[in-house]
Amino acid sequence: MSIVITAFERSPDGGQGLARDTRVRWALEEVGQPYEVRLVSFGAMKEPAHLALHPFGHIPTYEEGDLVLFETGAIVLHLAERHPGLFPVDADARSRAITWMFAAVNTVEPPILDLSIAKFVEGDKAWSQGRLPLVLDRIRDRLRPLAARLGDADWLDGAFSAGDLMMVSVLLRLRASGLLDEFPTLAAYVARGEARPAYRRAFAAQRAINAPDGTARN
Ligand code: GTB
Repeated sequence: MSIVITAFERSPDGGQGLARDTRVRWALEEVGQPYEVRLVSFGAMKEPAHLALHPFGHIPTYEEGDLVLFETGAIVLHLAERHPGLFPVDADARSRAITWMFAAVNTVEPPILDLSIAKFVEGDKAWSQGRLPLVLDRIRDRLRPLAARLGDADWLDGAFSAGDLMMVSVLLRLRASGLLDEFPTLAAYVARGEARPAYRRAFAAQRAINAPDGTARN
């Protein structure tokens, strides 16, 4: 069954791989499933054809025959359940990997998104600068225990899993803020994720669309 995902026609990040299609591409590469990409403009995302796939008018979506999914956590979970490569065989270890997926999107990602909103949406408001230290501290409050739990391990719970894929994908967005540098073990964790051949293929595929002249970093 062929797999089709959607992605930005041109990502606002210019090919840094920060848009959420990258984590789905990465998961597809980890489990060795070929896929096609349908590029959509910001306008088309709000049209009925796309809204039928994604009620909130976002990317990415995932189509596999009659199955249509949205939400990157759900898409990565689907791929991890259907194909070997992203979940441990042991049932308890698998539940722990799912726990880390939820932790990534439900506990770690929200304050990181708040930083993007503070910078790019509210940046021109008079009160924006004053609020920034609080926003940054709320991220540190998540990174500190995460770094403590990771310790000097390579991955969060044994072998690399969908939990790491989601966590690294969420943390990647912090690079420009400099916050990752305050937590060297987390910076190294993210670098390990980015060094995986599957991530590199996913990154290159999105970059070919978003920075065809090769101007993006990495
Ligand atoms: N919770 C959903 C998921 O995980 O799938 C969130 C999906 C989502 O927010 N998608 C964004 C979108 O479609 C793209 S990824 N936005 C269109 C809109 O709001 O109209 C978010 C994103 C966008 C741009 C950058 N960037 O340029 O750095 C990074 C991340």
